[in-house]
Amino acid sequence: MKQLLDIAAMFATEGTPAEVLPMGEGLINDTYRVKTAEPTAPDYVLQRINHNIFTDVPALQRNIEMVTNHLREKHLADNTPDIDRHVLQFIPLKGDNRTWVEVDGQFWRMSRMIERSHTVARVTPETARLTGATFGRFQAMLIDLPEPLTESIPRFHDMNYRLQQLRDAVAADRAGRLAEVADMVEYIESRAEEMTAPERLHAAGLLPKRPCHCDTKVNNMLFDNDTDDVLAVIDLDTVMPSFVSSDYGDFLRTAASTRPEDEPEAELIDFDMDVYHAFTEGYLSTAGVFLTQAERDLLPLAAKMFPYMQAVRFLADYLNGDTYYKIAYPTHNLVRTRAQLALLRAVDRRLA
Ligand code: GN1
Ligand code: MG
Repeated sequence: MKQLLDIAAMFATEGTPAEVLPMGEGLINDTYRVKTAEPTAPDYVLQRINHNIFTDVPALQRNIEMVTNHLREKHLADNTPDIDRHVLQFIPLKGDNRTWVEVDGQFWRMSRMIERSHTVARVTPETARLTGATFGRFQAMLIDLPEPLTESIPRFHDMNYRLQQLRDAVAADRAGRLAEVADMVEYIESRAEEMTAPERLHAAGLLPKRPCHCDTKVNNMLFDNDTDDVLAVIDLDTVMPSFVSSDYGDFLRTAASTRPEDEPEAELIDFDMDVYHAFTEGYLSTAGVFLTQAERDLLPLAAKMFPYMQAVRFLADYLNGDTYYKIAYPTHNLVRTRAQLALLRAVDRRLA
């Protein structure tokens, strides 16, 4: 494989790539920071796209370009200062306007680094209000995208599909781990009806799908180092049509959980109601303009649906022998599943 610096040099950067360092903690792609030699040139983010998961890279990048261009136009119309700090910018190749390249069967892309920014693992109630407003605005800005987005991962947030994948994993029991998790499978099945309610509403024509982020983990939001203001929403791989309540619920899954998504001591996990209330107020302050009553009514259920869906996905991966998520130790997906179910129970208790 070509050296990372050689790959970085294929993109039309300002300045010369001089150093490549690992960054980020995503479970899917590999991410690097590219430092440029010239002090005046920006740094960049180089990413190896997980091609087993994103099988159609041109369609993936077309989505992302459509989304970032649209957001940029909206910010221009709003006179947002410093737009480059609020919207990701993907860099074309030298002498080619594609924003991705295939090298030895691996796919790469590059974006401009948003300087003086950081991610957090949890938000305070004050920042929860701002992040809620930011995600509501993100959805509102994308509501009039001129062309439909492709599902970069088909049926990505479709609960029926996720449950089917778990059932397939249970039936195959490829890693011989079923006995150990039978109680969790049973518990998940006992709540399947409740958690697939949005799918039924959609099938009945009562709930729309709109452009959503579909990975609103708290670490997919950048904050300004100097002011702690919310800057930008990042990781746009899964922006696709979905239920808007999904983004709301998925954000609370990490932002309002008092412990990380892979907390080994699951009994320590609680759901922070101050974050919940502040995030909800912030979200409604910007999403309120377009939400239908059906979408509003689903918000409390969405806070439960995402720990649940993530438990379904982590457990299926555990049963399949850890083929999807990066793991740091053999029982990592099991620990993640337990943590998500503990979070679900905490949300049940808190929202009872
Ligand atoms: C994956 O790679 P990362 O960390 O951004 C996953 C999300 C999950 C998340 C759980 C494409 O996101 O759906 O919610 O892990 N992304 C994909 O931490 O499956
Ligand atoms: Mg992601």
